[in-house]
Amino acid sequence: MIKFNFDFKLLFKQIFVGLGLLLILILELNSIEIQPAFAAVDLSRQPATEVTVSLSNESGELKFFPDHFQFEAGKPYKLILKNPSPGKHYFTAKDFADMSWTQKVESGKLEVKGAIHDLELKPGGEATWVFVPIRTGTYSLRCSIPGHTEAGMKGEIIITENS
Ligand SMILES: [Cu+2]
Repeated sequence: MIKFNFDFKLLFKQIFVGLGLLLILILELNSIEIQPAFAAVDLSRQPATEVTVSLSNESGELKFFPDHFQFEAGKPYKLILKNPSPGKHYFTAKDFADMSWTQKVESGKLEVKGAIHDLELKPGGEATWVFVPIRTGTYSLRCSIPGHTEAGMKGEIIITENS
């Protein structure tokens, strides 16, 4: 009777230890992270090619300088936008922006992340747009202030294939 009681206790103890080990195994399995197979290239760490564009000029001409841009898909660019004119202007290139990945837009102490459709630059304003073009094509650029596109404040952005 006593012997049976002892065996029962031992069995109980073994079950208890077994359950403990099983619990540890489950926790170990849960802590295994599945790493994505991509992300071999971190585009945000590659040096960006700098391109400067002027929205109008000191005399207020309604043009972009330059007004033609060519970017390669998959390469990072840093577009520096300046407005040296006495009036406000926009860099509006919605389709181009939709076909690009924007890392960030910086202006003074402000930094914006996410989708960009147009950038407003006040007189003397400056902004930096860091992006990676994605899809090849020809996209239009314009200043969306009424009358400015018609007056010639427009341009073209071409995204070419990665060479
Ligand atoms: Cu304008």
